[in-house]
Amino acid sequence: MSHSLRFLSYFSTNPLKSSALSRRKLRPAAVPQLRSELSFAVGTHFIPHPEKVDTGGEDAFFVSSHNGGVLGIADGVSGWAERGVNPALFSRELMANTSDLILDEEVNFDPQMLLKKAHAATSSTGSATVIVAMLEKNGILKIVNVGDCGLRIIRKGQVIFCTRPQEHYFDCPYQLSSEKAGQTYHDAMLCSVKLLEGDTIIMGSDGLFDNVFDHEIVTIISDSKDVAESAKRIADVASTHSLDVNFDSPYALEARNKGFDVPLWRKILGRKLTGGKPDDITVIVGHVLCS
Ligand SMILES: [Mn+2]
Repeated sequence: MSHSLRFLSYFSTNPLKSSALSRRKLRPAAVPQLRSELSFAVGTHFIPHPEKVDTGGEDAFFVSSHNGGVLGIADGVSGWAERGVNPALFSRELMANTSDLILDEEVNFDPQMLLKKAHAATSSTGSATVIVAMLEKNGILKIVNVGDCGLRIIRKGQVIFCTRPQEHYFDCPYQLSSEKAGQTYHDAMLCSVKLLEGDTIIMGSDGLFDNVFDHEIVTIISDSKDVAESAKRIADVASTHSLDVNFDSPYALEARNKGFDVPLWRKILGRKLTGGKPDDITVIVGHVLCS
């Protein structure tokens, strides 16, 4: 209200000046152009599967400060180990290629094109789920997602956006692969969301979202002093839940929804399928800053 009153008084004090002068005074050039630019402050934390500590696990991720920020996570599909293939090779090479191609002219800050070119450039045998998010300085966040990595946007303590996992059937996500049978950039879920200063995004591999509920993430973020602390605390909670056989995790809930459960005789004894899911856990937290 005070703003519009000031605006009116500006005109009322200049009624006798020539219109040419008034126009000059009102031209945008007379007012400093404050075009704000948005970018991320980023914190990351990775905890490998307890049995994969020595090899560093099979998740891979990168953070780039290009434009407003580019974030990527790939989760190597562990089934390849049964065929004597190290599942980490494909996810790591895919993320290295994605990071290298961000400035590619043909990519032109389009995440789907980025994924297409990164996948084509990847020569390792294997497959991976993958998510990439690119922030333009105007606040537009572009997301490309294949499989069950995920992203949430938190605004004023509420989750206002979340990705949905893509899967063929329970525990078999869409994946980019070295084999023809896999998915391609055509199968990716694409979306763009306008971010505001103060928003927080959280990205993770399924090891995060299978073990931590959104309300827990919101609480940790609001209780943490910065993004580094948020990322570490969220990963620690995911790790604790993943090893807790009594925790009724998002993974256990989903399993029961899909018809998996304990045998009938145990159900009669009041038991149900519970527990977290041990896995590699990658957490990236991005807080939107204005400059
Ligand atoms: Mn995983």
